[in-house]
Amino acid sequence: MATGQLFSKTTQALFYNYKQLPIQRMLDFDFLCGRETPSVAGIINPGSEGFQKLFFGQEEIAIPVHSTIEAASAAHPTADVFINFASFRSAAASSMAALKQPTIRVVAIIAEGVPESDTKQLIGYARANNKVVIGPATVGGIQAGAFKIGDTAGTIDNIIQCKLYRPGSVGFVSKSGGMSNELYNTIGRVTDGIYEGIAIGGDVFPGSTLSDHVLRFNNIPQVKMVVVLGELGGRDEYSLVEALKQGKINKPVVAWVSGTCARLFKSEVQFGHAGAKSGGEMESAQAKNQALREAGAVVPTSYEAFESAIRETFEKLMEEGKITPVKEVTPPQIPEDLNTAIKSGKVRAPTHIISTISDDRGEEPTYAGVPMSSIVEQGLGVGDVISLLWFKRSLPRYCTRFIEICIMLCADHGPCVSGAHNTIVTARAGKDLVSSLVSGLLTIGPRFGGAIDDAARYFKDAYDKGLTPYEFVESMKKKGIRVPGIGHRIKRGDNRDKRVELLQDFARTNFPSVKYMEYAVEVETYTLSKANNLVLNVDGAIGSLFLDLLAGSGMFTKQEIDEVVGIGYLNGLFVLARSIGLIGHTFDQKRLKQPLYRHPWEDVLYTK
Ligand code: Q5B
Repeated sequence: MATGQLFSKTTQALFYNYKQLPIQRMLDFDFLCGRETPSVAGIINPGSEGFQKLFFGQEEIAIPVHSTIEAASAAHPTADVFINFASFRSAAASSMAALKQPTIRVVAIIAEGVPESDTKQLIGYARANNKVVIGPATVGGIQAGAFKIGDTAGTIDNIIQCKLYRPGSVGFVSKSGGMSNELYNTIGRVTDGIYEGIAIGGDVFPGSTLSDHVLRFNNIPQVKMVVVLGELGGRDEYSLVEALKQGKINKPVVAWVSGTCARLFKSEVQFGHAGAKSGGEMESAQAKNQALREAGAVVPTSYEAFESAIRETFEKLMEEGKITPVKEVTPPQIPEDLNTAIKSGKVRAPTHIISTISDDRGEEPTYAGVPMSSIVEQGLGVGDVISLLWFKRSLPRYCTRFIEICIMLCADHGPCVSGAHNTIVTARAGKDLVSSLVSGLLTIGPRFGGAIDDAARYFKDAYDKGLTPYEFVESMKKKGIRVPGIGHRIKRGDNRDKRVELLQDFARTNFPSVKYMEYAVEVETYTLSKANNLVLNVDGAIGSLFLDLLAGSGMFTKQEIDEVVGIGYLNGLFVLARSIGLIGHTFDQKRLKQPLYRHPWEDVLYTK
C-alpha cells in the first residue's frame, strides 16, 4: 500500500452509480471545508450521459454524467479516487475496471456481500499496481477539512459537531463504519480532532487493513497519534502488533478491539460484519487487546475507558509540546434544502401550480375527492370520470350516460372527414401515433367538430333573450356569422344524421327538460326552409342538449352554467371522442402498411 496521504483538499473523485444523497453530502462537506472545487468531478451512471444538478453551497452546479468508467476517467484525468456505490453484484467488476484506469489511485467499495474471491483479486491487482482499495462493506473515510467519501460521518450536523471541517491531529482507523461515526464524535470531544479517518469495512478480506492505514498514518507528519478500533475475528490486529514490535510505528497508538462480550456466549457468535465472528482464542477480542497492549499500544480495560485513554494520550502529547492546538475556525452555514426547511416548518414557500381535480399523493389517486377504488367498486364508467374531472361533481346516471353516448357517437365518422384525413396522411408519412393523432385533432375547430361550444353559447343567448328562430338566424346572417351547430356537408333534411336522432331520443326519455334542444329544432326547421343542408348537426345537438343537462340536472348554479359555457367545456367531448377514431385510423394505416400519400394532380385545379 502506498505510504502517506491518500487525499488532499484538491482531491476529486469519480462517483459510480448516481446516488443523489451521498454525492450532495460530499459537496456539502466540501463547502463546509472551504474547498474551491467540488470533490466529485464526474458521475458514472451506466447507460446514461448528461449532467446532474447538485448544490455546491448556495450555487447549483452541473456535474457531468458518463456512461462508462473509461469515458469518465478520460474526461477527468485528475480525478484519482473512485467511489463505488454499485450493488454487491456489480461492485467487483466495476472496481476492477476502475483499478485498471491509470488515473485512478484509490477505490472505495461501499457494497456489502462482494464475493471474497472477487475481493482477493481486487486486492492482488491493487497491490501489484500500487493502488489502494478501501472496503468492501465500508462507509468510506474522511480527511478532515479536505475530502470525504460518500456518507462517511453522517449528517452535516454531525460533521460540524465532530469538527471534521478542519484537520486535527488524530489518525483513526476502524473496521466498522457505524462505530467510526461514534469515534469521530469521541475523538472530536477529547482531542483536537481527526486528521484522517478510515473505515476498512467488516469483510473477512478487506481491501486495505488496519495496519496498512496505521503505517500510512505514521508517515503523515500532521498525524500525531493514532486511534484504532478493531473487532473480534480475523488476525489483522496481529499485523499491527508485529509492526509495533518491530518499531515501525513511532507515534502513540490507542487501540481497542471490540467484541469482548463474545465469551459470554456458549457457542460461536457471528456479529454484524462478515469478518466479526468469534473463532479461535487468537481471534478473540481479549487476545488481540492483550497482544496490542504487550506490543506497546495504549489499550484500555474496557470500551468505556477508551475515551479516557484517547484523552490522556492526547493531553500527554500536548504537555510534551508535540501537538500545537489547532486554530479553531467557524465553518460556513450550509444553506438548508427547501424541502427540509418546509418540513421542519422553518420556511414557507408559494406553490407554482394550483390543482383542484385530482390528487395522487395518498394511498390511492382520487378524482375530485373520490378514490379510484370507489369508482371501480361502484361500477362507474367513463362518463362518471368525466363528470368528476371536468365538472368536479358526481352527476346523476342519466347525465353520465348521456356523456358516454356523446363519446360513442362522435368516436368516428369515417376516413373522409377533416380529422381522419389528416391523421391518415400523417400516419402514411411514417409519423408516430401521437403525431398522427394530433395532426387530426388540430383540424377540430369552428367548422369541423368544434362548434359545440359556440352552438351552446348562441342557442342559450338567443333562447334566454326570447328570440324567435327567425330573429336569431337572421340576426346571425346580418352579423355574417354561420349558425354554429347548423349545416352539414353530407346530411340533408331528407337524410338526417342518425346520431342527432339518437341523442334527441335519449334526452326526450331521460332529461327532465329539453327546452334548449326543442329551440334548436325550431331553428333547424327555419334553416331547412332556406336550404336542405342546413340541418341541426351533431355539434348543435350536443350543444343544445348539454344546456338542458346543465339547467335540468339541478347540479349547477346559473353562474356555474355560464362558466361552463363561457370557458367552453363542450368541444372537449368531441376532442375526446374523436381521439378514439383518430387513433384507430393511425393503427389502420400502419396495419395496412400504406405508403406515403400524394394527392393526385388530376384532383387539383391548376390555374392562374
Ligand atoms: N350556410 C358544416 O357547410 C358546414 C350555415 C349557413 C347559416 C350555417 C357549415 C357550417 C356551422 C359550423 C358547424 C359542425 C361547414 C359540423 C362536424 C362533425 C362531422 C363532420 C362530418 C363529423 C358545412 C352553403 C350555404 C351558404 C352558407 C350557408 C352553411 N352553413 N348559413 N348557418 N351554419 N356550419 N360545424 O356544406 O347563401 O350560398 O352563401 O359552417 O356546425 O363537423 O361528418 O363531415 O362527425 O365528423 O360546406 O359531422 O354548415 O356549406 O359552406 O357551401 O354553404 O349555406 O352561408 O349560403 P357546407 P357551404 P350561400 S358537424
